[in-house]
Amino acid sequence: MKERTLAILKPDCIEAKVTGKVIDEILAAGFDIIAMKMVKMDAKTAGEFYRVHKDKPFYRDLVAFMSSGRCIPMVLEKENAVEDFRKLIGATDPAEAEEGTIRKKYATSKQNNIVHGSDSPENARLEISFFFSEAELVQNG
Ligand code: IDP
Ligand code: MG
Repeated sequence: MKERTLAILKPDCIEAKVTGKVIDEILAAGFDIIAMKMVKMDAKTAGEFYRVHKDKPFYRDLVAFMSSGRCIPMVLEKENAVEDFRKLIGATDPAEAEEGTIRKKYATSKQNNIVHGSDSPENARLEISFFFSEAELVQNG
C-alpha cells in the first residue's frame, strides 16, 4: 500500500542552494512528489508546527531557525514512505547520520539539518494537513 509522508526542505537547504540536489535524491530513491509549495513561516507558525518540542531546550532556536527563511514543504508518496524517508535523511544530528544519507551529505549541525521527515503515519497525516488543504491533495492525487 502506498503511503504519504511530509518532507520540508528547511531554510538552510534553500540558503545553501542545494534544493535541486536534495530533490534529485528524493526522486532517485523512488518517492513521487504529490504536492509542493514554498512558504515563509512566521515564528508563530513554526512554533505551532514544532509544538511537540515546546518544552525542549532547543525549541526557541529551532523556531527562530525555521522562521528565518523560506521552506519547501512537500508531500511524498511511496510504499512505506514514512520509514523509508527517515532512512534516506538519516539521524537528526549529521555527526551521527549514516554515510550516504541526505543529512550526512548536506547538514551542518543538529539544528541546521536540511530536511524534516514525519516520524509516524499518524504524524504524517497531521503534518500534511498543516501545510496542504484537502483540495490541493485531491487535485494532485
Ligand atoms: P527529527 O527532525 O530527526 O525528527 P526531532 O527530535 O523531531 O528530530 O527534532 C526536530 C528538529 O529540532 C530537528 O530536526 C532539529 O532541527 C532540531 N533539534 C533536535 N534536537 C536538537 C538539539 O539537540 N539541538 C539543536 N536542535 C535540535
Ligand atoms: Mg521529529
